[in-house]
Amino acid sequence: MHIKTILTQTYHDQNPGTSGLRKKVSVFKQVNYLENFVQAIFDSLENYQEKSLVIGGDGRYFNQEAIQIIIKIAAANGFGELIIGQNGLLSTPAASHIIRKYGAFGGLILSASHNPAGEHGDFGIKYNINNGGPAPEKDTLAFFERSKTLEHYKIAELPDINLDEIGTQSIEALKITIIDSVADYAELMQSIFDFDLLKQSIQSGYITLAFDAMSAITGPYAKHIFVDMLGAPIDSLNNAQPLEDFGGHHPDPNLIYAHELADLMFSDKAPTFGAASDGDGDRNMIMGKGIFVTPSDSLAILAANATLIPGYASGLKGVARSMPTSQAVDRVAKKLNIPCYETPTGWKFFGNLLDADKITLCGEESFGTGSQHVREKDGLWAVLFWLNLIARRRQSVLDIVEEHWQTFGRDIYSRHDYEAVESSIAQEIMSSLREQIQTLPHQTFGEYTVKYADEFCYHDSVDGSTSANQGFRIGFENGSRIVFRLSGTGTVGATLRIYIERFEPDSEKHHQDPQIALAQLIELAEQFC
Ligand code: G16
Repeated sequence: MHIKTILTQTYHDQNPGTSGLRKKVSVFKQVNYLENFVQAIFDSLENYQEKSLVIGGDGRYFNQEAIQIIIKIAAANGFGELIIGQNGLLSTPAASHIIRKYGAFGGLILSASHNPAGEHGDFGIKYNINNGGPAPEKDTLAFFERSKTLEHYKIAELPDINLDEIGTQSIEALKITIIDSVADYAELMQSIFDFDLLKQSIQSGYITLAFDAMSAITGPYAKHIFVDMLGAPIDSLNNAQPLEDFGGHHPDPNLIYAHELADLMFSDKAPTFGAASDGDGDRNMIMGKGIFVTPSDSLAILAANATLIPGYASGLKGVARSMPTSQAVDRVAKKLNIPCYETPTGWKFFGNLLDADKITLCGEESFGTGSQHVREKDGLWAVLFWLNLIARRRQSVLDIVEEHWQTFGRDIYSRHDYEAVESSIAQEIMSSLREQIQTLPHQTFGEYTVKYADEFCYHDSVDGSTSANQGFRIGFENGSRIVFRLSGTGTVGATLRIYIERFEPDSEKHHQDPQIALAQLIELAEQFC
C-alpha cells in the first residue's frame, strides 16, 4: 500500500462542541479540512496500530465521500481493521453498540445529528472511544490543539471501497469489513425488551403506532424492528427512507419540526402511541393520543417503571440527568433510594458513571434518553421502552403520565431557544449573568425568592476531572429553577437556551399550559438577561 504524506494548510476552527465537530458542508468541503481533523484525531490517540475502527454515519450529504477519505487516512495511519456500516450507514447508538460488541479501539461517527442536511446543510464528525461513548473533553481538547499545529496528513493510495456489499476484504494487512447496519442493534433490543409481548400487543391491535423517521437514519432500523420483527403495518412508519438531504426536513424530533406527527397525535385519528427520532437516531420524541411527553418527564417515568422491563428487572443502580433537565427524575430516585447525578449537557459526561456502574439510566431535556446498554442516547430504545411499558401496564400514555404526576407531582418545564444570536451579544449576556448571580441569592421577585445562583461546575466523581462554565443556575426556595447556557451544537452565531421549571404538587393544577404556568418565571428570566 503506497502511503503519501500531504502538506496541508492549518485550520484554526476545529474545536469540537457539545458533540463533535459540526460545521456547514461548505466548511467541511474546504481543501483538506476533513483530512486535517481526522489526522489530528489519530495524532492525539496512542497504540491503535493494528486495532479496529468503526466507521458509519447518518447518511446525510457528504457521508459516503467522507467515509472514502477516512478509510484512506485510517489505512495510512496503521489501523488493522475498519468495520463499516453497509452503504456507510450506522445510527449513533448502533455505532456505539458495534464498538462495544466487536471490542473496537474506537469509532468515527459522521453526523450533525438533528441539524438539517444537504449541500447547504450541516455535516459533522465525532470520535467515540472504546467504551462506545463520545470522547471525553480531555480528548476533544487534544484534537483541537493538534489541529492548530497540523501541517501534514497521511493518506493511502487506495481505490474507493465498495460499501454496498456485506463481507470482509483485505488490502495487504488491512481488513475492511462491511457489516449489516441494523442486525446487531436489533438483536441488542431483543435482549432488553419483551418482544413476544410487544408482538402480541401490536398484532392484536392493542397498540397502534406512528413512527416518523424524518427521512433520516432510523428508517431501516424501524422497518426491521417494528415491521419485520414485531409485525406492525408498514404504514405505521413515516419518512422511513433515509435521504441525503433528509427530504428537506429539519430532523429534530420536537413539536415544531415533527408537527405532522404532533397534529396526528392530537387528532381523532391518533394511534395509541407516536414517536419520532432525529438525523442520527439518538434522540426521541414520545407522544400518546392527546399528549406530548416532555423528555424530562419521560426519563422520570422510565426510571419509575424500569423493573417492568426484562432488561432492568433487577432494578436501577442510579440515574443521571444533565443539569438543565428538570428535577422530575430526582424525585423518582429519592423514592427508589438510589443516587441521582447532575452532569453538564453532553452525553459524554454520562460515560464514566455508566462505566463505573453508578447509574443504569440517564437522560437529557434535549430529547435524549439511554441506559447501560450503549454509551450514546438511543432513540429507538426509548420508543421500545415506552411500547413495552404500555403493553405491560395496559394503560394509555396519558394515563401513565397522569398517574406519575399524581404520585410524584409535576415539574412543569419549558425551554426557550434564541437562535443565531450574534456571538458578541451572547457573550455580553453571559458576562452580565455572571455578574448578577453574585447578588441574586435571598432576593425576592414576586412569589419567587432566590435560594442559590451559581455557574455550574461539574466534578466527575469517577476520574476526578472538573468541567467549569457549564451554564448559570438560579434556584428558588420553592424548587423552581431558571437555567441559562449557550448551546454547543449550533453552526450559526450563538444559540442562547433558557430552561424554566416549576414544581406543582397539586394534581388539580397539573393540566396547565406550561407557558402560562411558567409566565412569571419566563418574565424573570428575560429580565435577568
Ligand atoms: C448533543 C449532545 C447532547 C446535548 C445536545 C444539545 O445531542 O449529545 O448531550 O444535550 O447536543 O446540546 P446543546 O444544548 O449544547 O446544543 P445531539 O443529538 O445533537 O448529538
